[in-house]
Amino acid sequence: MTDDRLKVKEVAALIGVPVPTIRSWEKRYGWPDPSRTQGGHRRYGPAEVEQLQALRDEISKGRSARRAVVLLQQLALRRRHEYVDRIVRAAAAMDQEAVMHALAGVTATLSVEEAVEGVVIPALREIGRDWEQGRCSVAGEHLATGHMKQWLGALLERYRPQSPKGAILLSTGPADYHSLALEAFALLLARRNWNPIVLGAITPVASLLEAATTLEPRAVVVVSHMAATRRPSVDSLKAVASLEGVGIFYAGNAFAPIRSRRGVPGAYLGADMTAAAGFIDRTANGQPASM
Ligand code: B12
Repeated sequence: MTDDRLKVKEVAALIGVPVPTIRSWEKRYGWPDPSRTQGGHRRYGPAEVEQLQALRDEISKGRSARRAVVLLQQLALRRRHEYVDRIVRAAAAMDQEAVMHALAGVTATLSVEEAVEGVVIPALREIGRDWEQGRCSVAGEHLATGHMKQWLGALLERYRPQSPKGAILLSTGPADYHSLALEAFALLLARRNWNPIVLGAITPVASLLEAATTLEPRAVVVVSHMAATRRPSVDSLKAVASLEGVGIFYAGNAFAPIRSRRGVPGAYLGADMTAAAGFIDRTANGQPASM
């Protein structure tokens, strides 16, 4: 898929707002916050264009820019809750079209960070809870998470940078089927101009090592979701830990308890995905960083 995001000049022409005004809204209010090319040029996706149009319209109704941004942020928060709700209900009802509709709405109205942290992760958690409590069948869960996987893949191709800072290898542990959080995380790295290479679920230790040796990534991230699958994922981390110039990171609920991280090589990324992407960005770029 080609990059169909717009340059600031193109957005300005499209919505009839001068470039300096768009820049000043971003500088003062951080709204919207477009992705950038490696050269630092802004690129606007459909969500950012919509955010700008909405801000323009609110100001034209007589609101101050500051008040308009607060209002739009509240609206975005409400929208995120609504999308989560729609996806979770659609999963329980096994309603494929409703899942697809909700995801299309997310792409059109929310930034990648809002989509990942505000919709994808909470929806996965709630679907898991519903499944556990018998409110969502295995089929409903598979149907919804399958669509989320396809949707994340399509978005990743849209955001994959043309001249990336380097490659980052992403893998689950060798016994872990839970790859979705990793796929969502790949999107956040692509937004920061890294080239994420997602090896995905149940990657054997030897395969991860071979990929890390051949593809020469700047960092490797291993994720494991369950205590039962933690041990083999530590083997993966140990296998790549000795590679020179490669940052080693790990995440997931298997590593949430502090004692589970004892003796594990690499840096634990925590639960906040946006912060984790920023941390890897700074560290893999050679800047001293702390989480
Ligand atoms: C989708 C799903 C599946 C799909 C996965 C599809 C895929 N390609 O990913 C399938 C159907 C394959 C599956 C299989 C299984 N699953 Co499942 N699954 C889920 C579900 C609904 C979402 C998983 C997910 O992506 N979570 C990601 C986020 C939502 O998890 P989180 O805990 O909030 O993560 C936070 C942090 O840990 C951290 N984090 C997590 N990942 C990452 C990654 C990065 C890079 C960073 C920075 C941070 C980070 O940040 C998050 C945000 O705060 C969860 C429910 C849940 N609560 O997670 C169950 C869940 C994880 N599954 C569970 C189980 C039991 C299984 C199975 C054993 C079921 C079975 N009987 O076969 C198998 C396991 C197979 C295996 N060996 O791995 C349990 C695990 C219980 C436990 N703690 O041990 C859960 C919690 C469901 C439940 N409520 O019981 N599953």
